[in-house]
Amino acid sequence: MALDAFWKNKKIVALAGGVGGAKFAHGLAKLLPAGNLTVIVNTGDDFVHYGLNISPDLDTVMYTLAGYANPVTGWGILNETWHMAEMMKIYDEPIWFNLGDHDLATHLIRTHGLRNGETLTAITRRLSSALGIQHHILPASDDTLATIVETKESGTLNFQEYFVKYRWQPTVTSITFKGEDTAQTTSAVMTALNEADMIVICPSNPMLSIEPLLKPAGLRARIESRQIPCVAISPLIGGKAVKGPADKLMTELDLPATQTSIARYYAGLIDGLVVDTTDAHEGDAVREAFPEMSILATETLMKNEEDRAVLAESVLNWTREVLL
Ligand code: FO1
Repeated sequence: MALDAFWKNKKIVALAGGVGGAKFAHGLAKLLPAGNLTVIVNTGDDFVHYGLNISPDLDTVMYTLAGYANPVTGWGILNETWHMAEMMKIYDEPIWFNLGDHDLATHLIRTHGLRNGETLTAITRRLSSALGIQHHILPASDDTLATIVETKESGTLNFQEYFVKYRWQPTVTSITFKGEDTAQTTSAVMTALNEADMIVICPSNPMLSIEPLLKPAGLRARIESRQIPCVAISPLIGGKAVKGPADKLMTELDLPATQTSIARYYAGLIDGLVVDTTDAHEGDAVREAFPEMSILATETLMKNEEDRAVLAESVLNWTREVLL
């Protein structure tokens, strides 16, 4: 199968957070001509650690598209070394968040740039072009927007404490987004959304990665106002997250970990939902609840780089056939 020639000169915007989102964005990047893909990335996971500004989702998308990512973890840099961390341990500093030596360069440059008044957008553009990436990677906002997780056992946690320090084991009672009332999106994001021929929500965690990404003023409304196809790839297969806490979190928030819940979460935003063949039978339930939503059942587990491009191709060709 090949990518329908229709897509060769079209602009695509992908919304992504986390490892799954980065993998699908990589599939799109491999298919599309230089410059035709813009990935709008969640910044709700960002935090300051050792006094450095860390943007894990931006870095994961950047490293993945550049071919630098650790294929086992999905985050961080391949063949990483940990000398800085070893010295931090000697100084009895916390090392629960693993910062590798190559990764450290990114955080140093980002922190230095922000301190000089450069925007996160500009810094990300500088870093990703230095890595040879020929598509656009944009933070959803240049303002502070932090995902805060309320938990039963460990109280209020910032995202990385919940996800990494406590390995997303605490029971979540609610999720809030610090800065959601003031965070603005950027002109680069708005331009990308205005020029898009299609929008794809990558298989990221809806509550933890996509919701914060949609928070900056006007971003969600712009997507809803565009008369172009918007499709989401579900992060669940057989009621389980491929990676991370999505299904556990949904259960804790009294949402059944089903494709219908995912459809409901994105209702009003998406015209199509992509589910794994394992969940094809759920298509009827989704159509029952959302008659206007189209469903594609296909292999959504991306086991290797080839799978990423195959899935991206299936999604784009299906969108051309069914939604355009
Ligand atoms: N995830 C972990 O599970 N453990 C880590 O030590 C860790 C370090 C880390 C460093 C840089 C970076 O960009 C990402 C890192 N991640 C780590 C992943 C990160 O917590 C998540 O990928 C996202 O924030 C959630 O999608």
